[in-house]
Amino acid sequence: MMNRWHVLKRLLPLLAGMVLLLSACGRADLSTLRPQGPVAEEQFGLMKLTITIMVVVVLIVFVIAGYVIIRYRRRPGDKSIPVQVEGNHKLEIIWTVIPIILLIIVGIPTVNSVFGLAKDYTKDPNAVQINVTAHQYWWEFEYPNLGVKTAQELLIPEGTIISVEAKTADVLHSFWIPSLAGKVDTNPGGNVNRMYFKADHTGVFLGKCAELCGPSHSLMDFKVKVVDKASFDRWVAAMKNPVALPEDQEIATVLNKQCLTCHAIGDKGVQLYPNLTGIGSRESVGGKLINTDQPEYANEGSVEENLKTWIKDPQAVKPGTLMPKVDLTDQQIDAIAKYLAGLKLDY
Ligand SMILES: [Cu+2]
Repeated sequence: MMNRWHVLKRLLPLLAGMVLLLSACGRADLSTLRPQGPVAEEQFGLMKLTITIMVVVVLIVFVIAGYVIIRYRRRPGDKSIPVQVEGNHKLEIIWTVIPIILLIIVGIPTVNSVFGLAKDYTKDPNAVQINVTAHQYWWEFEYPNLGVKTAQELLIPEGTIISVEAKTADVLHSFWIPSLAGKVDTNPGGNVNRMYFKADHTGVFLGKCAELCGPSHSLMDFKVKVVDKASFDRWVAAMKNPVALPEDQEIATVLNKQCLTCHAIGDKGVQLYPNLTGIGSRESVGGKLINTDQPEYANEGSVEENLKTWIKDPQAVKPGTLMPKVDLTDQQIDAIAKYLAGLKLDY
C-alpha cells in the first residue's frame, strides 16, 4: 500500500503538467478540437470516432488484464504449472474477429471522408479559387479569377467554398489552418496539391506551416480573415485601387529604389516578395509581429512600430528570411513605416 502511494505521488506532478498543457488546446482560432467549418468538423468527427473506439478497447483490455493478474496470481506454496491454453480456437477467433469489426467501423467513414474531402472545386464558379504559394518563410495568396494577389493574410468570404491549389517556391512546406481544415503539403518539383474548406462565420483564424522548412519554420504564421460577402467584394475592389506614392520626394525615391524593386503596392512595384497592398490593415507584420491596432490581439506594437522593428532588423524577427537589412537612415525607416502603416483598405 505504502509503495503504491509513492508511485502515485511521483505521477501527480506529471499529471498536473499534462492537464495544464492540454488546457491550452481548444482555442477557437487555432485548434482542430474546436472546428469552425464543415471540413474541420468532418475531420474532428473521425478523430472522435477513432479515439472513442481506442479508449473503449484500452479500458476493456486493462480491466481484463487487471482481473487476470489478481485472480490467477501465484499463491504462496503453489509450485504447479498452470493449464496451458495456446491454440484455443474459440479465443483466437474472438480476438481476430473483434479487431476486424473495429477496423471496418473506423475504415468505412474514413475512406468515405478521404474521397469526399478530395472533391474538386477548381472549376466551380461558386467557389473562390485561391493559389497558395509557400515561400521560406511567408505565404503568397493569389485569387486568379479576381486578379488580386496578397501575402500573409488570406481574406475569404464566410459560408463559401474556398478552393485551394497549393505549391511551393522552394522547399517542402505544409499549408494548415487548424480550425478550418487539415493540412496540405506543398511539394517541390512543380506539383500542385488541391484542397477545399469553408468557414461558417466571420473571424480571424491562425494558419501555420506544418512541415519543418528551415530555421524560421515555427514563425511561418499567416492569418485567415473571414468576412461577410459584401466586405469581401469591397476588399477585392479596394485591392485594385491605384495607390499614391509618399508625397515627400526623398521618401518616394527611397521606396522606389529599396522596396518596390522586390515588393508590389497596388499597381506599383515588382511582384517577387510579399505584396504590401493594404498592409496597414493587416493583423500582423511579417506574419509574426501582431499589431495592437487590431482588436483581436494585443501584445506587441502598432502596425507602424512593428513595421519599424521589421525593417530595421528582419533577421532578428525571422532568422533566415530573405528580406535584407536595407541601408536606410532611422528617419527614412520611420517615414517608410509611417507610409506603409497608412496603406489601409476600406472593406
Ligand atoms: Cu514552411
